[in-house]
Amino acid sequence: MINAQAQAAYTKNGYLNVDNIFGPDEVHSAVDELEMLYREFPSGTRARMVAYHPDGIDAGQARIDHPHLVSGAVNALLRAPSFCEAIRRLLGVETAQVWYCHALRKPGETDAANHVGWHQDGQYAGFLSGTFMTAWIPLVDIDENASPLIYVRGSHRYGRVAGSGFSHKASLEELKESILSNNEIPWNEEKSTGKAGFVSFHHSDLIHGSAGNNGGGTRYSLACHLRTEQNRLLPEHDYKGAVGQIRDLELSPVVCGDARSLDFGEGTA
Ligand SMILES: O=C(O)CCC(=O)C(=O)O
Repeated sequence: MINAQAQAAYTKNGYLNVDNIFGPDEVHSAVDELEMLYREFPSGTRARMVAYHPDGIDAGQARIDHPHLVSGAVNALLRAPSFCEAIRRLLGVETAQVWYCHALRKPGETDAANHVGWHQDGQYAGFLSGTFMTAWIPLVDIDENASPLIYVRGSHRYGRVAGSGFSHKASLEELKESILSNNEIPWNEEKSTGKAGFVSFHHSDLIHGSAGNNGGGTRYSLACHLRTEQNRLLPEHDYKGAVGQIRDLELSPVVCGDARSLDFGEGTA
């Protein structure tokens, strides 16, 4: 599990992969439910699906925002005691809120536009004080070709960088050049591979992205941004309604500890 050595590795590298947080049945159920949702998305929910490719979900990646609202299996993963325990040990906190989560579906063997550009999760989150952690939860086995998340090891220690972007149209190579022309950062890439059920935790300033999926099978994953009692909410820096979303505990569930220990920026809005 997560001992002092693992905590030190997270601090140094900016990420940590933890095996077997979820069991095979739990992740299979989530895949089954998500696949049905991608094929036929219900109306009347605050979750939403976005297909990135005009020809649909088998031609390019697709995303579901707030998947826990429409999938009981995803909801169960986020509320699993083993997940809470890992967050607590890694960050030394009591309380954690998933302030935004999405599910991503990457079909196998599609064109190269199926990448996620180099970015830092914190670049979008000026409405939180301090830094935070993201849990990347692949729901299938991830080998080198199945579009692992790729981290630039230790890059979180260089703070916020210019020239990156999640949905950027530029290729990973072009984005890397753009980042390096603006910043001096040692560029050591590390791929996050493992058996379904592992969780890859990463720091909000860590540069990361993913290449297209050439693994043959569809790649299913969740990316859940977490905040804790250590983050204040800064309503004056709201971005795309994030502050209202964080105050809504249905959209942004508290999966660990007690919501009363979190700051909701009340009185400062
Ligand atoms: O699943 C991916 O390829 C991207 C996920 C991501 O950027 C994240 O976990 O922060």
